[in-house]
Formats: sequence, structure tokens, C-alpha cells
Amino acid sequence: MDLFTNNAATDNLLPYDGEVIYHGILLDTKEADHFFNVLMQKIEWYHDKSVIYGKEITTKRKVAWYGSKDFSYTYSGYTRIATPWIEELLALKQLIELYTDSMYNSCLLNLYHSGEEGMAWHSDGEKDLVDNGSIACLSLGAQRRFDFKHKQSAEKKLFDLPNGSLIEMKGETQKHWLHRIAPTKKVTEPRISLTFRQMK
Ligand SMILES: O=C(O)CCC(=O)C(=O)O
Ligand SMILES: [Mn+2]
Repeated sequence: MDLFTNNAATDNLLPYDGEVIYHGILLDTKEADHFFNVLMQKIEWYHDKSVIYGKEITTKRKVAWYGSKDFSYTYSGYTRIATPWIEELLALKQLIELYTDSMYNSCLLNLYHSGEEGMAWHSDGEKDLVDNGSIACLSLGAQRRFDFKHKQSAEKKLFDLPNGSLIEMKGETQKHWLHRIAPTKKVTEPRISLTFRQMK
């Protein structure tokens, strides 16, 4: 796997109150497609659940939760227990750690079967996560848009996430900004995102 030379990315994509770093495309199309296919097969995908206004919702999007030990992660009203790493996730974790210069002990994966599936506005500020830690998000498959909205000013910043690319959120991003994957009818192909996280 060749490392690109742009791994010193320092430009902050956010104007204030947080840091979002775009590290560029880490995997070429062939490598990204390879990992996409392997993860489709090997990951223990399941439909996510959340409680919204007291009602239990099951998402069309699938998720999976992996980690270095059996971490409990509670979000949207449910607790998930991490599955042990598989070798491909460990290889991707190692690669991403080189780019971000941070270490991760867990990964929440998302599988969007098409553009009609997205993720609503939220921030990843759960108490289980290291405060102001790094979340590194690798995209595989269809290009999707990643939107940020400031919690007070409502200012928005929109970014495209191409196949094989890595974006990182850190600092006070989760405290001050919401993010989402907007649903779109324009995208018909699936996408996997791997969000490497730092659990306490
Ligand atoms: O799919 C993505 O790129 C983002 C997913 C996300 O925000 C999350 O898993 O918390
Ligand atoms: Mn998130």
C-alpha cells in the first residue's frame, strides 16, 4: 500500500470552534474497492436502533461496532458491546493512525445501501468517548456529502467525501458543531464509512 505524501494536512476546514482536517485520498480505487468488498462480507452488520421522541426506530442503514476490548458504547438510547478487531480493520487503523498522528481503540462502521439512507444531524459527544478526542472517518464506495452546522450561529460547511478519503474531527468540534450525512436521490450506490474512535 503506497502512502501518499499529503499526510501532513493541517488546514482546518472549520472557521472556528473546532477542527476538521481533510487528509485526502489514502486508498486508490482498486484498494478502496477491495476493502469495501471484504468489509461487506466479513463485518457483522446489523440495523441500528435509536429512541426518537420515546419511539423506537430501526434504521435502514446498518452499523457495526469493533474495538480493542469489549467497550460498551451508549448512544441514541442503546448500549452496544464491541466485537474484536478483524485483520482488515487493524490494517486500516494502522494506516489512519499514520495520517492523523493519533491512536484509536475502536471503530463504528456505517453501511449506507444508497443515497436514500443518511444520518441525521448529531454530534459525537458521548461520555464514553475521550473528551475533545479525534474521530477519523474513512470513506469507501459512493461519494457522499458531509455537512457541518454550528450549534449557535447555524453556519454551515459542506464537504464531499470521495472513495478512499479520510476526514478527521477533533478539538471542540463535537461541542460546537453538528454533522450529518444528508440523504440524496442522486446517489444510488452504497457507501461504507469507518469512524475510528477513542474510548475512555
Ligand atoms: O458516515 C459518515 O461519514 C459519518 C458517520 C457519523 O457521523 C457517525 O458514525 O457518527
Ligand atoms: Mn458522527
